[in-house]
Amino acid sequence: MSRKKIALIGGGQIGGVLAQLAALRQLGDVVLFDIVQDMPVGKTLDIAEASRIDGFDSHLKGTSDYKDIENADIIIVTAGLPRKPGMSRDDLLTTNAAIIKSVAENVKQYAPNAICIIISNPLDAMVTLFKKVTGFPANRVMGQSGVLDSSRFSSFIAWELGVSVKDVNAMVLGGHGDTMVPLVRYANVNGIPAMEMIEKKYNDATKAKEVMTKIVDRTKQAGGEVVKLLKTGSAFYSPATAAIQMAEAILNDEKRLLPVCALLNGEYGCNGYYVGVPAILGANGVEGIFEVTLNNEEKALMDNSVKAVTNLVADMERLGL
Ligand code: TXD
Repeated sequence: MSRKKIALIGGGQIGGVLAQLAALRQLGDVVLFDIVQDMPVGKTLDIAEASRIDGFDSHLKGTSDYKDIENADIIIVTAGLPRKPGMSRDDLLTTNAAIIKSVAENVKQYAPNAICIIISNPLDAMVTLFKKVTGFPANRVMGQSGVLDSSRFSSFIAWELGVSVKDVNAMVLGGHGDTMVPLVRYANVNGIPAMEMIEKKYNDATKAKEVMTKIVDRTKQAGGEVVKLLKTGSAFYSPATAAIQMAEAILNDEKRLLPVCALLNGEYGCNGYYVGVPAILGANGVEGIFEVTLNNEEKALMDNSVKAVTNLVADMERLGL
């Protein structure tokens, strides 16, 4: 039985880490595509030259020829530019929409049966566009944002409590932006509510609320925090790691319950838009969506986030993209 084929469209900061992680975890053979000539060839050659050290037999191929992605099982898309100083969201929307359109047309032609994970920003709009252009079924088109946002949320809680990140489960739903919804009430440390542990740490409920508010705010701004520090681009190690966890769940049919930007069909009161929700990931891609019970405050936050997504998609349509 031949190895699975993973095609990475976009060989930039995230694409390079995706290629290395996919090889290291031996998820399959890797094709790294970029419109920049030679760069993807150089990156895959560099990764492959460490194969003896890490002992992986995955084949890696860099290319600028879409024919090389033929019949890929998994497509992960990072093609598109990160925001530069002075670029408005509309500018980014226009620039990346044109890129995603061309990527989607080529994926439709060369990898019509692939399961696709979109990373490019503005994420919720780019997934929507990719789905529209390819016409692929909803289970085979999804976006990566919630796994990253939830990992940030969980890590910040673990660091505050001084516990292992391995024991913290905290999920973020909604759009990939300022309106994302960290589910504080469900955040826990091996089943113990995180809020209870923070209250016990400070022996003060009010202080605990302030601490958690700071964690929620940091989670929402985490992308911007890294951009500010890097000055030349956005986060790339953590988004790549998040997308690889999703790819692994699909390739190994793990039935993971993960926060996934998935197409809603009435769930959370939303129909026809891509929003971050708890979803089951397995061999068929998005195999189910779980509608978690939200209290009035959480529902209002989720409604607000869904609104932000619908506005973004409306912007994209208004721009004729
Ligand atoms: O978690 C998330 N979803 C986000 C996504 C987290 C961080 C970054 N987020 C977005 O991912 C970011 O705002 C960008 O839109 C994408 C990719 O970020 P990256 O840091 O990898 O950007 P780079 O390094 O600029 O790489 C983009 C590559 C670059 O090599 C271009 O040459 C290539 O995309 N590119 C193309 N590839 C294929 N086809 C076309 N048309 C094309 N145009 C540019």
